[in-house]
Amino acid sequence: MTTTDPDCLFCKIVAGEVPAELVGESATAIAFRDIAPKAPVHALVVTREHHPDVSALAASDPALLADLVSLADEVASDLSDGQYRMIFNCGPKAGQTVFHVHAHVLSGTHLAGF
Ligand code: D5M
Repeated sequence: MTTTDPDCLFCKIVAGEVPAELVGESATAIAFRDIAPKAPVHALVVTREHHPDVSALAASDPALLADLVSLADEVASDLSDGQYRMIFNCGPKAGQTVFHVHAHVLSGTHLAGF
């Protein structure tokens, strides 16, 4: 899928139509601060293309998923010490509320194990 979804919040952030605090970008992905941070560093890393979730992205374009992870790594190094937790919520029952693939990158503190 190479389209954007005009009703998608993260497509609008990618297009610059909705403001966000950008913390990194690559040719294929952008990173911005989560509006409701759950850690001292909490960034969202999203593909520029619209893909509904990580499962769909992994199936359709695994190289793009690798690009997304690479940008997450870069952001965690730029904003913190390079150690981070990455979370992909996949599906509403897992807590996904925005249906455009995004990695939560949490860092900047000692995160409790689970
Ligand atoms: O994560 C969706 C995340 O998106 C959630 O942590 C809030 C965040 N969010 C929602 N709107 C914005 C804007 N406008 N800027 C930055 N962050 C935002 P999910 O895994 O789908 O629950």
